[in-house]
Amino acid sequence: MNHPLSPLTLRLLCSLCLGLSVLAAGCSKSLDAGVNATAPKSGAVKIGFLVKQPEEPWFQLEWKFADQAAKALGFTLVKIGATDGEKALAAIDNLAAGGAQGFIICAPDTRLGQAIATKAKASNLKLIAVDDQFLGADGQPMQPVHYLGISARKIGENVGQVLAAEMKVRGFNPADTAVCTATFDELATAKERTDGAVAALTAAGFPANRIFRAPMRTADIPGALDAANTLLTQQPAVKHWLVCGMNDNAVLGAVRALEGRGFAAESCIGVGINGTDCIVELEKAKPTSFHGSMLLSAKAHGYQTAEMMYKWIKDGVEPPLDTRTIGVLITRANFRQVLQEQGIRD
Ligand code: FCA
Repeated sequence: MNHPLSPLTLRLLCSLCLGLSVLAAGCSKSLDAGVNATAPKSGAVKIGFLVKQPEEPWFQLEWKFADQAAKALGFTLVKIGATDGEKALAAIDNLAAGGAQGFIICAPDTRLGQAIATKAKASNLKLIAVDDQFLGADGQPMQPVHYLGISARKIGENVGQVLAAEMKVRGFNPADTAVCTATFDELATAKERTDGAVAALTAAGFPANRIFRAPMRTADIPGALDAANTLLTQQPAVKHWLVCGMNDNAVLGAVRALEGRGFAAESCIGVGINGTDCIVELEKAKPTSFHGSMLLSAKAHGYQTAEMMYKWIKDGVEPPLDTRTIGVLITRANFRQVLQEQGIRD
C-alpha cells in the first residue's frame, strides 16, 4: 500500500520531530540542572534562589513570591533545592556558569557560610542569606553577609505569651501542666525562638522546673515526634502539655506524639511558627491540640529579597545588611482571612 505522504515529506517530518525532541531534551536538561546553560542576553538579570528544605510549604511560598517578583520586575529566577552542602556549592558554580549575577540562599547548614560567601565572591555573584544567618568560623553571625530573617527572639516570646494566655483561658491546673520545648539548638534562629518562648513563659509565672526540652535530631516532623515521645515517656504524670518549637513542623511533630499517647485535643496547646506549614492542620474539621501559629511573612522573605537582589544587580542599590521581619498570630478563628490578606490563599 502506498503511504499517503511522499518520502520527501516523511523525511522532512522526521527531521522536524528529531529537532523538536533535541530542543525538548535541551530544555529539560537546563531545568534539571536548575540553570539555563546559555549566557543571558547582555543586561538580562538572572538570580538564583536556593533553599534547604524545598518540601516545606514555607520554602515553596518563598519561591512563589520570588517568582512574582521575577515576573513583575522582568528577571529570570532559578529555583534550586540545596538540601546539603555539596548541592549548594555545586549550584553556585552552575549559576555562575549560566550567567547569573547573584543568589539568595537559605543554607542547609549555616556553618557553610564562609565557604558559600567565598565561592560567591570568587564567582562574582552577589549574595543575600535568607531565614538562616551564616555563621563564621568563630560561631558568630557573619555580619558582612547581607541577611533577611525573622525577629526570632521576639516571635518566640510571642509564642510563649500566647501559650500562657491560652492556658489561663482553658483553666489548666499549673500543678498538672508542663511545657514541651522541641529544640533545635544547632540552628541559631531556632534556638532564639525557643529561648524566647521559654523566657516569656517564665516571665508569665510558669515554673522553670516544669519547662522541659525535647531536643530534635532532625528539623522536621519525625524529628519532633521522636523528641517529644522521649520526653512524654520521662514525664508520665503530666496532664496538660504546652508545646513550642522552632516552626510549625516542630510543634506538629510533638502534637502527633501527644495524640499517639491518647491526650485529648483540648487538653494540650501547641503554638507554631511559620503559619504556612499548618494550614492543613487548621483546616481539619475537628480541632487538634495545634492551637495556632505565628505567621511569618513569606512575601517579605521571597519577594523582597528577590527585589533587593534585582535592584542591587541592576541599579547598584545595596540592600540593608540586616533586615528583620515580624509575625502575626493565626488560629482557627482568623487564619482564612489572614492568609487571604497576605496572598497565601485565594
Ligand atoms: C528557618 C526554618 C523555616 C522558617 C524560616 C523562617 O529556616 O527552618 O521553617 O521558619 O527559618
